[in-house]
Amino acid sequence: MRPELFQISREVAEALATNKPVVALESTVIAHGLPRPTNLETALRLERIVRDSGAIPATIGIIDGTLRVGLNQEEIHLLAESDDIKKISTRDIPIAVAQKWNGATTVASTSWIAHRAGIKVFATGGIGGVHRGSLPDISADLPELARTPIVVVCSGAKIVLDLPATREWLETNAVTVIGYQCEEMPAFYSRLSGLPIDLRADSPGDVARVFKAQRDLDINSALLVTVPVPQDFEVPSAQLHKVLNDALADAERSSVGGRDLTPFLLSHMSQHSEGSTLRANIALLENNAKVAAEIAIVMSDML
Ligand code: PSU
Ligand code: MN
Repeated sequence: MRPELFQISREVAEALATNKPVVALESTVIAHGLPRPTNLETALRLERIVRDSGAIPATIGIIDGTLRVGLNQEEIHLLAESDDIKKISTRDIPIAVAQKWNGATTVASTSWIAHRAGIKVFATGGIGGVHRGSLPDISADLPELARTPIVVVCSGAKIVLDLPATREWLETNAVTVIGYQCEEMPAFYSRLSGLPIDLRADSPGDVARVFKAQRDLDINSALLVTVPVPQDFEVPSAQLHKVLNDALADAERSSVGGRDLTPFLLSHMSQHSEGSTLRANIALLENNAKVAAEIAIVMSDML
């Protein structure tokens, strides 16, 4: 990779060079996953939470065709507030570079960049997965997780997806799923999905030891650490199912698909739930950032 295409902020570069804990954060959730002005506030708060927990945040995105690790506040403002920010998955990275785009990175492309920068832990809200419906629309997040050795802290896959199919996909492709202080895989706005985890972890050390074993074994898939949304912010299941079904039906009626589908569904649900899905989304993002920082701290001592 040509170094000039890849720019790591001084603070993040120094932290990585001295083996300090670093947590990668994605930018699609800022540009396309949350409404303004909550998106900017949340992006800045996630960085603050990582710092207050004792690690260095590295928000990742693409500015003027350069892959950036550790965006500054001005660049985070740009991604949050400009109308011309592309949603960049891994397949779009070369286009964004060639066309000098400003772009927000998904779980797939953030993992791709973070791993190449030397970052071991990444926090997000919910990963993409297998969508519902007859067309096999499978998020590029899944294959990227299968080939990128990084710890991804999330609250499972987004509830809009076919969660059992997503769980099967992870198993088939050897992505280990840890439940963090829980017994089953959480379902984004809900703490429960009925789907199994491979191991329950109760501490950052439990997670770090499994990741260390993966590295010692040269296993190149991600380690998915799933953390339930904090109890007080969980969306009650009756309300959730109604807003979810309405959102799915509206997407079908309006023929929304491809990269627009996930942002459409999330925003539809937030507008029709008096904001309770939005509050849950923010709460789980904040909690995941904290857990990720705690894992990164233990890992920087162990690896
Ligand atoms: N988590 C959230 N909100 C989001 C996303 C994750 O709480 O908006 C984003 C992530 O960037 C993820 C993307 O990679 O949604 C999945 O999009 P798709 O289904 O088009 O692959
Ligand atoms: Mn898709």
